[in-house]
Amino acid sequence: MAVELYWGSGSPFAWRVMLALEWKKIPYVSNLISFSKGEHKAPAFVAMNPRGKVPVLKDGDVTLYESLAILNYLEKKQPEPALLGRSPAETGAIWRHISECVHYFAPAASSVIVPVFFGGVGEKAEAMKAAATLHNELARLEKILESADWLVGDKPSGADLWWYPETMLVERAGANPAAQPLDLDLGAIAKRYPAIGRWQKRVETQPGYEKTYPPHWKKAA
Ligand SMILES: N[C@@H](CCC(=O)N[C@@H](CS)C(=O)NCC(=O)O)C(=O)O
Repeated sequence: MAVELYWGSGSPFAWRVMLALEWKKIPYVSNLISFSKGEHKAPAFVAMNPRGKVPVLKDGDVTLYESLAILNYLEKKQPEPALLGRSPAETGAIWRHISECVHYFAPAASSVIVPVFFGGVGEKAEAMKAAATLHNELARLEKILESADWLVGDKPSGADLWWYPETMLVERAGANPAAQPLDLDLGAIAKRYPAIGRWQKRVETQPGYEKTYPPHWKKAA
């Protein structure tokens, strides 16, 4: 029985899991959930994830939610290519990057993304403070990527999987007209951070990029 993935367009959590499935070449049935129709709150979905959030992975008798848990599951199911490192040093470095993304970048990203996409841009001071954190983190990433193709080692890993969708989402929020009055300078990341721009393009040459790119972003382009 094929693995089934329930995902939503533009969700960085779901995007990571889809890319992991693609990079590992695990065949899967794709179930795109419509947020606007509230499909993630439908009883059948909540029976799989009581939090009503994507992604959810089904593999035979196993139903799993939480993207990090799913990544670990997929790593055990299909160890090659390894996305969570081969040596202790590599594994530690990958998890450090994931942890930094989750604990430092993502909360600041939310403080920008939520008001831009869902209203409340009146929270200007809050968003600008968050943007300063994002720029610090992007500058840190830029330094690493000035002398490396990938965040850890010489191959794409879970570290790239975690950071890439988040940088894309922040850039999209930064380019939104609602962000203009905030002067966040996040709408053209590649211009201000060229090494990050080159790395984003590199990620986009990996398997599954076209297939996993958020469909509603394509429509808006
Ligand atoms: N910690 C979860 C976060 C998942 C999450 O927040 N998904 C969002 C989309 S980005 C969602 O489904 N939100 C719908 C909702 O909360 O109503 C994970 O890592 O999978």
